[in-house]
Amino acid sequence: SNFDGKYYPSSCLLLEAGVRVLRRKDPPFNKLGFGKLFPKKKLFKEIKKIKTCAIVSSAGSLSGSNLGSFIDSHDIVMRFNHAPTKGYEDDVGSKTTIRVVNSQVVTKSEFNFTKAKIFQNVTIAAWDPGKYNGTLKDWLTSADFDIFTNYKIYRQHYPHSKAYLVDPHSIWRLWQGLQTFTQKSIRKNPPSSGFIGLALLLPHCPYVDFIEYIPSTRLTGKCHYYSKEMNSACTFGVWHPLAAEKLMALDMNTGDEYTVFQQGITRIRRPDKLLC
Ligand code: NCC
Repeated sequence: SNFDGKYYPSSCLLLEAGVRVLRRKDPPFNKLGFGKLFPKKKLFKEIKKIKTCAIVSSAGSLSGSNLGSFIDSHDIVMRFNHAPTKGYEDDVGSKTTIRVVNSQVVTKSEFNFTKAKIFQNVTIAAWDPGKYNGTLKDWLTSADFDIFTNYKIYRQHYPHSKAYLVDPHSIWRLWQGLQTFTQKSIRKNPPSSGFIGLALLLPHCPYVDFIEYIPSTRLTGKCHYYSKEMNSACTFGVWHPLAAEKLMALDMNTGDEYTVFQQGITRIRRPDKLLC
C-alpha cells in the first residue's frame, strides 16, 4: 500500500491494531472478581515452535475443495463459531486448535455454548464489540449480547479450559486499521470473526494460510460449507465490512494467483518489524 508515497505493508497495519485477549492484569479486571475467570496461561505456549498456521473460513466454496489434509498439516488450525468438521473432513480437515466465536454464538441457546462438544478441548477466543468509544467498564453492561454470563458458566464448568475474551478496544483498533487501508469511508461495524481471527493469530505465526476467505473459482452463493442456505452476503458482506477486509487480505497475500484463485489459499506473512 502507498501512504504519502512511502511503502508501508498493510500487514503492518494489521499487527499494529494489537488484537489481543484480555488478561487478569488488565484494568479494570485486575480489581474485579470477574477478571479471576481469565486463564492464567498465555493464548499460545512456545510460539517459537509454531511454524505454520491455517485459518478455515466457513465459506460455502470450501465444499469440494479437498483441502482437508492440507489444512490438518498446519501446526495451528483456527475455525469459527459452530462450524463443524465431522462429516466434512475431506474439505475442511479435522484438527482444531482455536475457535473464534462471536457473542451471539456464546449467548443463543441453539448453540449451547456451555455444553456442546464442539466448544470443548479447544482454545476459545470469544468477542463482542461493545460501543465504539465505550470503556471496558461500560462494556460489561452494554455488550451487544451478554457474553459474560455464559463465559462465567463455561469457565466454572471447565476451569482448565483456555477460553478468553477478545479485548473489544483492540477490535475497534482493527476497524481503524481497516479504515486507514480502505481510504473510502466504511461503516462503523466491527470486522468479521475471520478478520479478527487473522489479526489475533498472525503475531504468533511466520505465516497464515487463510482458506477460502478470498473467494476462489469454486465461488458459490452458498453461505456455509455446512448448510444449504443460499446468501451471497455471507461472502461479500452486508453488516461486517467484509469486502474491505478481503481487499486488505489480498493486498497482504504473498502467494501466486493460482494458489489464491484456483486453490483458495491466501498466504499472509507476518511482516518483519523493521518494515513497519
Ligand atoms: O458465518 P460466520 O460469520 O460464522 O463465518 C465465519 C467467518 O468465515 C468467513 N466467511 C464465512 C462465510 C462466507 N461465505 N465467506 C466468508 O468469508 C468470514 O470471515 C466469517 O467471519 C462472524 O463473523 O462471526 C459470522 O457469524 C455469523 C453467525 O452469527 C454465526 O455463524 C452463528 O450462526 C453471522 N451471521 C448472522 O448473524 C446471520 C455472520 O454475519 C458473521
